Amino acid sequence: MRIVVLAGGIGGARFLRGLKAAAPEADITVIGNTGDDIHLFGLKVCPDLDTVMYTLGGGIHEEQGWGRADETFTVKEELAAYGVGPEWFGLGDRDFATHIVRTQMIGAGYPLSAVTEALCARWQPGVRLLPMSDDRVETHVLVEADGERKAVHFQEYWVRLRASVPAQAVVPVGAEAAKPAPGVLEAIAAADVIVFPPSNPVVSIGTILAVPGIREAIAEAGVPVVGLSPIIGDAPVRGMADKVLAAVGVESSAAAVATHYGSGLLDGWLVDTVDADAVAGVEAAGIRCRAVPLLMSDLDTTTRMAREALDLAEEVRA
Ligand code: FO1
Repeated sequence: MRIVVLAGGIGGARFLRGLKAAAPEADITVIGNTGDDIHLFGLKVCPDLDTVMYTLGGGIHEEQGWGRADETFTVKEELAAYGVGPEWFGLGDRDFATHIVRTQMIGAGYPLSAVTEALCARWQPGVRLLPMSDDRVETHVLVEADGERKAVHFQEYWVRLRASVPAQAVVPVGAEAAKPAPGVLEAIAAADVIVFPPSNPVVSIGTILAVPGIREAIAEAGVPVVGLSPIIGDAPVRGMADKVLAAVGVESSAAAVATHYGSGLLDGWLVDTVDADAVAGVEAAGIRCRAVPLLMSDLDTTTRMAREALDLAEEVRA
């Protein structure tokens, strides 16, 4: 079975561990969000691609869900000693190696997709990890902060500001001119099922869908598209998805996210058991819906919810 998953950061990566366990023979292609990418110290950092690669490759810092395990921060301290910032983004020594290799390869003319393939040769994530695009896309957030209205890079909004101020707009800068990376449209066309994991619907999955051609390819794939709600009981499980959902006028509820994606895209939607009362509304919107436990507290629960998603896809296909 060929499965295509649109993944953002921590939630998507954790879900993928369960999906691999639920469907060990499946051929899984991950289309990774690159709108979170940031250029720091002359290096290109790809948080969502690295989170998938490290999580599935066994190098992730488990509690954080990002960065490497057993990290040290000597380079970061030395940069600070030179007064070279920003200090609010925690890049560890091991992680720096990934960004140095990536930046070096890009400088030598390799596209991000080839670089990602090269990095994954070491980590063996057990899925094919494709960036959504080889073109530069960087999400910026319009905020009213420090007494002025300004656009800040998504990472500054997310990490320095901790999403403490409302996002007035979320703009994936460059998306409109970006092309799907090599293999992305082919993977979608060849898929037997397409999955939207519990990633951030705006800055992760929304950004991937903003690359011209991807949303259309999914809508026209003619195979079941099934999503899992990142919102449980009107609150995001992790991260601050509600802050960016508000920016696009979507209320922070499992049902609202489903209708935000729309029945033109989604065939099935899983909500958590605490949101069982949302099932009827989602079904009324033309999207098959089931309430199952969605809290990814361990590999077992994640594997079960991945299995539920695949079962729902078969129910939809029938
Ligand atoms: N998230 C934080 O909350 N604080 C950090 O200092 C931080 C550093 C960091 C470094 C590399 C990397 O790949 C991710 C990092 N993240 C950090 C997480 C990152 O902001 C998020 O994983 C995604 O951008 C959102 O999914």
